Amino acid sequence: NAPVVAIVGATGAVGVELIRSLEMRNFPLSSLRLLASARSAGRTMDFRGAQVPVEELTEDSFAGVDIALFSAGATISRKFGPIAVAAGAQVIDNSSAFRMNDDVPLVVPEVNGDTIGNQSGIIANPNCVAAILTVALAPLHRKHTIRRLNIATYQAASGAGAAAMEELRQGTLAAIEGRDFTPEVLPHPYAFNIFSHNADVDPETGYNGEELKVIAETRRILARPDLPVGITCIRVPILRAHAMAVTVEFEEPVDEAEARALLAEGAGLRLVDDRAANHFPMPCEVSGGEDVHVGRIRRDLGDPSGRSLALFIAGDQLLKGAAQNAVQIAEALRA
Ligand code: A2P
Ligand code: 11C
Repeated sequence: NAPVVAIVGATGAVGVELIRSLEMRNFPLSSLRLLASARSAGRTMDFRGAQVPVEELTEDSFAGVDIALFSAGATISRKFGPIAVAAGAQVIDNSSAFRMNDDVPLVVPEVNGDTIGNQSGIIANPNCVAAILTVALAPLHRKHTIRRLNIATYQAASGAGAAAMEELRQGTLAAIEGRDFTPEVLPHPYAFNIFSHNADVDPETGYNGEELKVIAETRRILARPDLPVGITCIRVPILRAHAMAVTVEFEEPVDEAEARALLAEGAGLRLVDDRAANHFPMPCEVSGGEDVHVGRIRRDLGDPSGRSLALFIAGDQLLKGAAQNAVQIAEALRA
C-alpha cells in the first residue's frame, strides 16, 4: 500500500527537485499528483519516464492524497495546508508558515528525527540555511555544549525561486555583452555583485527576515532555545548552493582533530578539508549532490580562550536545503 503523493508548487525551483528527489531516492509511491497555479495547468512533467499532468491547485485537490509536499510559498501553505490535513493527508511543508508552531515538528532527520511523532498532521521543513547548518553542527553539538554561533552566509539565487535563477542567468549574459539589464525579481544587480539578503529588514534591530528565521529555527532544531546566534546573510551570484562561514564557541575548548574526526563521521556530511591542496567546500561541488560538505576546520584565532572553532560549510539549497530534506522526512514517517 504505497502512498499517493502530491507536490504543491511542482513547477517551482524546489518542486522540480522534489520530483527528482522522489526519483533519486526511489521513494515508494502508488501515484504522484502535481499541483501548481492555473498558469501551469495542462503542462506535463516527467516522472520515472511517464508524463504526469500538472493540475491547478484547488480546495478539492487532496482527495485520496496520503502525503502532500508543499513548496509554493507560505501564503499557499497557510491556506491549503489545513485543507490537505482535513482531507486526510500528511503535510510536509517547505515554507516558513508553521515552523515555529509548538504542535508542528521542525525536522532535519539526521539532527532531530526523533521529534517526528504526535503532531497536527503538518511537519515543517526548515529554512535552507538552518537545515544545512544544523547537519554540520550536529556531530559537534551531540558531544560538546555550544556556547554561541557566529555565521556569515553566501546564498544562491535558488533560495529566491526559479525566476531569480533565470534573472541571474540573464543578468550575467547582459553584463558580459555590455547590455543594460534591469532586475525585476531581486532588488539589486546580481551579475558580478553581492548584496544583503533580499528579505525585509527589521528597522529596530537591522536584522533581515532570513537572518531571524535562521536564528529561531537553528535554536529549535538543536533544542537550544536560548542559544546566542549572530548572523549576516548575503546573496551571491551562485545558482543553487548555499555556503556559510561559521564560528562555533563551545563551553570548553574542543580539540581541532577531534572536531574533524566527529565531522568526518557525521550523517549527511562529507569532510572536504585538504589544506595542502587548498581544497575546501565549494558550491560547484555540492550542487546536485545530497551531502553537505564541511571543511576549513581550524582554531578561531579571534578567540584567545581557545574555545572557538571556525568552519566553512556548503550544501545544495534545493536538495538538502529543501526537497531532499522533505523526502527524507517522508521516508522517516513511513519507517
Ligand atoms: P506556477 O509555476 O504555476 O506559478 P518558485 O519558488 O520557483 O517561485 O515556485 C513557486 C511554485 O509555487 C510554482 O510551482 C508556482 O506555480 C506555485 N504557485 C505560485 N502561486 C500559486 C498559486 N496561487 N496556486 C498554486 N500554486 C502556486
Ligand atoms: C533564501 N533561504 O535563500 C531562503 C529561501 O525560509 O524557506 C527560503 C526561505 C525559507 O532566500
